[in-house]
Amino acid sequence: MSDLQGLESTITSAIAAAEDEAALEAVRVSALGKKGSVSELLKTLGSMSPDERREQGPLINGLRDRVAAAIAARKTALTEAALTARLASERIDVTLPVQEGPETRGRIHPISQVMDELTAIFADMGFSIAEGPDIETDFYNFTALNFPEGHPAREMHDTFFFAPDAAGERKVLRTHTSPVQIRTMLAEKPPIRVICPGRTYRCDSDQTHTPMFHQVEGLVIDKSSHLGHLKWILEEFCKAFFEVESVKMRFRPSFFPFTEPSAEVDIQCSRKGGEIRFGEGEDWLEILGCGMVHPNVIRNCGLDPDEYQGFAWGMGIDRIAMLKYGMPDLRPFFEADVRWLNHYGFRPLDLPTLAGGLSS
Ligand code: 2NL
Repeated sequence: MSDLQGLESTITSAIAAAEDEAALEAVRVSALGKKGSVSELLKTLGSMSPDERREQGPLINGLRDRVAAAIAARKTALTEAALTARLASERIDVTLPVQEGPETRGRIHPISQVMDELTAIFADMGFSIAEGPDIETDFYNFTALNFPEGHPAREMHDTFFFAPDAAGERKVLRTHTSPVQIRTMLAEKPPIRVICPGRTYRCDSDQTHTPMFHQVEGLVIDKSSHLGHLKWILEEFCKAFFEVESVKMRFRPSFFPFTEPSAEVDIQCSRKGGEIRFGEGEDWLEILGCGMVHPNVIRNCGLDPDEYQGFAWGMGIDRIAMLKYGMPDLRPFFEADVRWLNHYGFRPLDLPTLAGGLSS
């Protein structure tokens, strides 16, 4: 056996004996590396006579090519063997609890959830959504809404006023979302069908009142909308929101400066077993105020009350959220306690849909 054949069989055995990639790499370096046995042989070609080189060249180059091919083949075989071994040894333990990522750990605040639900219900009835500034002028918050000069809501102890500006104007933190509807009436031509959800502010703080709270108001203005339409809309809303087939409603005469006539609305409920349920029972619970928009308000928005009429209503979002989801206290809504949010909050994918029901 020639030296070359001896070397080849030594290397080939070493390749076959390599049990892993590291061992194979060591064989490759010892044969084809810079100072490897095959590389050293290749270097000898340079000092050979032309005849010798013609004879030895193909032999040494052939050896190098076969060694390289054998190493590549062994590498593929080792990789496949390693994968097969991993597949055989690794099993997924499906009984382990799923690790929650940040996107599933987060919770939607009940106020946001209820706002989404309200929006879905009224959007389905053809209402659009309008928003406006929290800091309002006296005109949008009071004057346009037919509040008389000495009305108690215009007093410091009921409403948050800013210090007068250079022009002597006292801005206010809006006490209701009605200014957004005033802005809508001033900006758009009837027919108007809009709901305005948002933050509102009053100087009030106890177990059932927080200085900042949330309201949603609705407004319809056209030439012929009347109390019958209002009653239907509110009934459809209550059925959809509280997810009941039917609910009795009671309209009690009331007073607001911006509506005439005005009513407070109660819905049928049962309070048996310390639990409140809607659409059944003999009890009543007040949930909103409403009325036909006062002609002065229509006039204040540049519309002719002999041509246009409509109705409006308003309710507290925090309050209906507490009622629907059984939360006993209002204050934790705004305390940013993650334990409370974990308990009462909603998962990011709990989107309200009208097709599947809001709670499904
Ligand atoms: C309540 C009562 C109400 C309105 C809000 C309104 C808005 C305009 C014109 C006329 Cl622009 N009315 N909004 C009407 C009646 C009642 O809210 O108890 N809210 C918590």
